[in-house]
Amino acid sequence: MSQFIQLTQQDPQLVREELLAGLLAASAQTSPKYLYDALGSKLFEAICELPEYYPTRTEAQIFASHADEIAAVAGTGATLIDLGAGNCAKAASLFPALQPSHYVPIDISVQFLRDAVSRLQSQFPRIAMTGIGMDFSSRLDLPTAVPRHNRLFFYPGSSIGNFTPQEALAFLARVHTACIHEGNADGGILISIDLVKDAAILDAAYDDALGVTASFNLNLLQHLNHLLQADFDLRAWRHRGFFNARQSRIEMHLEALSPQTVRWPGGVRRFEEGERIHTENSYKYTQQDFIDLLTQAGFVDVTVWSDPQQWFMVCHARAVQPN
Ligand code: AVJ
Repeated sequence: MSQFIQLTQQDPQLVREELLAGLLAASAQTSPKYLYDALGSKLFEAICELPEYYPTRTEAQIFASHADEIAAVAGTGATLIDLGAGNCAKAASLFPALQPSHYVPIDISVQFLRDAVSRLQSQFPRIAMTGIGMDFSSRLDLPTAVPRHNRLFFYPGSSIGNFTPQEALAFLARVHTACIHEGNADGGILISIDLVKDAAILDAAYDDALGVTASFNLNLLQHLNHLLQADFDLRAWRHRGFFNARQSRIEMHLEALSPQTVRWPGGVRRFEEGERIHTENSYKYTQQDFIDLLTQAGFVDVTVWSDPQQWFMVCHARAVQPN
């Protein structure tokens, strides 16, 4: 019943080149995707349980209290394309309302999707399911097994915050293009965005008292040690997570506690005390700024659902106006 397609494999040589370019840059940096090895994914799940980390439970509340309205606006019977599906739980919570005809979870590794999809398939035997392994951040050309009409792209979790606004616009434009077929566009997008709010709330959400976000960030060094055979000493670094109001983004950094030299086969990088590796940005939007971004990307007819405190929002937008 369900099928699985692995489109792209991570090329270890390219991974190495990308990582070394970032580490050797004057201001060292790494892509946030390297936060998610097996342990990193578990630590992120733990973050979602923290009292300070409001996005996950706020989004769940919005989905739970507005599922029927969301379905009324987004329509039922769509091909639901889940970008970064992971354990598929968020999409599955909307199945009863959205009643998709076809479910297409996409994640970097199709292997990661297999268990979740198999379980879902027995729970929802009438929904066709196609799991796809691809890096959708760089391309969105889907295999022909994915119907072209009535596509509903689902991008929950405010993950779009990892892109700069310019990259987010390019990404949304690619989603818009993926809704177009034979000159028609009948699809749409259902996407979550974290909103600008008091800096103290944002700071706490990304630097929690229990230190789970610190562990999540520091685990990146462990992942780098594995990927590069490097010798980062985790005890020689500390987590930084704070809201940069000027750029409207959370920044996560790892900061060297002492001067040190990190080595890997074929290279070294010296870090001074206090020097940082920039590991993640998480952009926060105002409602209007994000609606403008959707509009610039070609979407119309934007509907917004938010929580009473307006900390988080879920948006639906159509690829074209219904006639
Ligand atoms: C998965 C990118 C949405 O930015 O809130 C959580 C990742 N980083 N705590 C976010 C994250 C630190 C998360 N996203």
